[in-house]
Amino acid sequence: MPVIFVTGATSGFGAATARRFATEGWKVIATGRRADRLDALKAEFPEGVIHTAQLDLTDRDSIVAAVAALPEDFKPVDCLFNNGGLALGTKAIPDVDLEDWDRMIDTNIKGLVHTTLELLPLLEAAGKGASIVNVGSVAWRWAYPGGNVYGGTKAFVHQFSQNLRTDLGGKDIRVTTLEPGMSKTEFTMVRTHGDAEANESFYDGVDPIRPDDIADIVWYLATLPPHLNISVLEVTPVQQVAGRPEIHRH
Ligand code: NDP
Ligand code: 8X3
Repeated sequence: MPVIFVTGATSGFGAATARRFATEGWKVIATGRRADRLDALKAEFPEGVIHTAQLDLTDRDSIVAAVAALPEDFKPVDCLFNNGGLALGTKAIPDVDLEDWDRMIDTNIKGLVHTTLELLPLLEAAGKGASIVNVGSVAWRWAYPGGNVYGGTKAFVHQFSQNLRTDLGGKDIRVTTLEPGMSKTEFTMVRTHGDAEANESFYDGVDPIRPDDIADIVWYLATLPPHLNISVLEVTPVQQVAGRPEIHRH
């Protein structure tokens, strides 16, 4: 059975993708910080379908330890879903919190590159058809007030994915940056540090992307014919479009 390694499997895109692949007959390595959520996910499926590993993307040692402890029957790894991440803060520069900035960089950038490097030998062992799906965001391409470091981290994900694909040339490992727009997950609750009202008003009147939509897209990417690579895939709700550049008149 093929195996997928999912970061951020305790919520949103990652949880939906873990469930989708497990339902389709894949084995799933589900990771995240919240052990209770990982346990609950594992209990939804028959024994042997889901392996859980508690790890913190900001702590390289925990990533290394989780990969080193993978059971033999969860190797090699056919797909890496580099999804765990977050935005923190909605305010424009300079009204920002440096701790939020550091944590976004540590999670979205360092966590993603450390996970990628640890998983590469297992992906290579899977052979032709293996794939990496890195979660970027429209926030890298569409600047908006308050997007500052979050958008910057996703610009990194975009460019790192392109460079990774170049470096892996000839190894038959696919690399895709999946760049979603507005999606209703726990993302905005996290971004606003738990402001439920701001969370509700952000999605008011919009039919956003749902976690299951992303799971469908990851499934599509991972099961494409092995000779194909989709490099970048941007997806938004039909109601979300990029506007023209703002003009600040004096
Ligand atoms: P959620 O908040 O619902 O899920 C985020 C996941 O990331 C959780 O499972 C969380 O697990 C995990 N995570 C966060 N920090 C860490 C950490 N330090 N170590 C390990 N895991 C961590 O949000 P989404 O599902 O929306 O977010 C998933 C990805 O999608 C993110 O990279 C986000 O930037 C991106 N994205 C989201 C969009 C949206 O509008 N929702 C749009 C575009 C991109 P735990 O807390 O248990 O550790
Ligand atoms: C999240 C998408 O548009 O809220 O990455 O920045 S957006």
